[in-house]
Amino acid sequence: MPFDPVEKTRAFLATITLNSRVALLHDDDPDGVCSGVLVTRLLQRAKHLDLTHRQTAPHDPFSSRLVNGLITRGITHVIVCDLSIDKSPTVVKQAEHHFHILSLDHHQLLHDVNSERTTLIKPHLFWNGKDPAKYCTSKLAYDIGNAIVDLSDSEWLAMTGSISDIATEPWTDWMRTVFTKYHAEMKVDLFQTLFGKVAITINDTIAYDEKLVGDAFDTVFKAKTPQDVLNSPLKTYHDAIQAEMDKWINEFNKHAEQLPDAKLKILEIDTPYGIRSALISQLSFTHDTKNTLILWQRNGDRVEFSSRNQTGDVPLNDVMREAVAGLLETDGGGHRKAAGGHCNAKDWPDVKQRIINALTARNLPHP
Ligand SMILES: [Mn+2]
Repeated sequence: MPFDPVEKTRAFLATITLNSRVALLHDDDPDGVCSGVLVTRLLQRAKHLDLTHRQTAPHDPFSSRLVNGLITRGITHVIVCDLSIDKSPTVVKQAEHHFHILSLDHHQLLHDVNSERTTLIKPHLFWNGKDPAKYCTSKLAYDIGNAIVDLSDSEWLAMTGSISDIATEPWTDWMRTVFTKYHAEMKVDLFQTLFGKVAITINDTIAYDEKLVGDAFDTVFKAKTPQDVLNSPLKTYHDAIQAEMDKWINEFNKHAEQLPDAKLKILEIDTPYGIRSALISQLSFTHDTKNTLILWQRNGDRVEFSSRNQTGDVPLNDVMREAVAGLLETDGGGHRKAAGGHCNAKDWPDVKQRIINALTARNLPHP
């Protein structure tokens, strides 16, 4: 029988009674928040039940500490949104001993951990689209949930998650429908649209302080429209983060170290907010689309660095991986146009020089 995500979800919901205690674990980004809100609404409308517990678990959804916490709370069912639970089938087997599990996710499929007690739903298992990553968790939650109950008042959450995860390409017809439905203006930069602004507001709130993810969730949950999120108290965090971003964009344009032989610009930043990735993306998309850009940041005795080159001419993932090769306690890699890593602060001068050498060598004229 072909994999039917709606039937699978119905079967999971059928195990829930009024005495069940349901926990939600979700990723700490806009897609994680929006998909979490959508499944919570599905639970309310299909089962007349509220969540007992909600938390983020960005790194390890079934760590023993987390599982013990859920057991202490008497949790019987766990819904996991936008997090990969299938890295370790053994860990899932242990967790499902205590709870029924429903996982909605679009990250790489590592192990099909579906069983009597675990329902794993990923586009990889049923969708014929080209790139499963482009069927984000919010859209997955919406499409499945809306087939079971009426979630049409929450469709904007699916669009917010899709824009946030840069996962709109396969859905042009659906996008047109949703933009029309909400009288929203379509723009080339989707982050400048009504739904894109909601994504940025959620993102900025979590960047301001990751402990605010609960506030972000509650605000989105209460909101009846996208405008309700934009006009909510979250706006304060959004404004603070945008001001900090503007400050560093200005700083970059004035003071970045310029290495023309390497076609590289590089700057150390010092900020209490988790903005490095958003900042360098914005710089590379709108301020310098030609060079390789690097932002680096001290964090205790560590250095963390992010790079972008939107030309696609430079395989930054290879450059970063090779720059940390052979050094202890490092990581380096990512995608061709967007990569990064971290190392011990004492190794940073070496790592930086290796990056410069690699980029310079690429620009030497070939004989
Ligand atoms: Mn996602």
